[in-house]
Amino acid sequence: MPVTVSESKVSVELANGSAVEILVFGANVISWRSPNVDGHGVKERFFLSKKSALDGSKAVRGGIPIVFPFFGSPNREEHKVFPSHGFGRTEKWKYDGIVSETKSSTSVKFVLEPSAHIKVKFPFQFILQYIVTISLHELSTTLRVTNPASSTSTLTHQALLHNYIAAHPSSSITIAPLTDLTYTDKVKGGVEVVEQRALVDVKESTDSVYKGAPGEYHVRWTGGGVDIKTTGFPDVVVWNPQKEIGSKMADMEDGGWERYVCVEPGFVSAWNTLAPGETWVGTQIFRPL
Ligand code: TA6
Repeated sequence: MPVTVSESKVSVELANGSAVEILVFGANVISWRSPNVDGHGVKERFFLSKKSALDGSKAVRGGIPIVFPFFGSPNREEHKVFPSHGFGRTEKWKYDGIVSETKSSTSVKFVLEPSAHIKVKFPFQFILQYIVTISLHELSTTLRVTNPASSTSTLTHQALLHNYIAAHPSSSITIAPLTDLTYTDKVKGGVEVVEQRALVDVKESTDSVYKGAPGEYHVRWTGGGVDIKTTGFPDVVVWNPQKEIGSKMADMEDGGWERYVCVEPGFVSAWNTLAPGETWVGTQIFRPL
């Protein structure tokens, strides 16, 4: 089905009204619309703050920001020149064309290699490939991190897909299964906690990094839900700032925290090291109810 390419965005639409929009800046999937499983009512599945910059001036507040080569604040020496969450989400990627196209599914690819200004700050070779596949009732995104064979050093990195899932009201949102997992509670100063809840909620400001995550998540809210299946991501982050933090974020639309939850598959509680020629792959598949 038609793939529309402009300087700043790539759009794909399928016959059933499913559609995806990907900014070349950050290869961010800023919009995915799909019908309900009953085939009716095409709905926007991702949150995008109305106050978010989309001109490449700063990270997008919504969609799926790509976090690479590290998550959170930089603590390795080679990362200290970068802002939190690294540069994957704030670099201009290259649209690399259609990978596959049928009546029911289309895959497009984006690539990021070190630009001149990245090379100055980050003296490591890498090739990132990001494949976005839209089908009639699912969306998948795959991130491949390669340390090129020509590289003379290992590449040590983290990676995370920072999904802003449209869900409302936030008081009704639940995420499962996370029971018995250990998580770092960043709202409470980074204490380690064992999750006791069968259904995790975000009624209070939540910023939790779960380790050894199951790779399959059921996100539910009043009148809706989405299942996320992942491979390659050993951890998952659950984040909603709620009003106390969200209202202080310059690019957060008024009340935005009421309309999303971030459920973020990641490789973030440890470091992955790639020898020259090695590749790491992380994939997520979204299936709305
Ligand atoms: O993934 C959760 C988190 O690490 C939170 O701590 C919060 O900082 C969020 O990411 C958004 O980060 P940003 O740099 O986009 O404001």
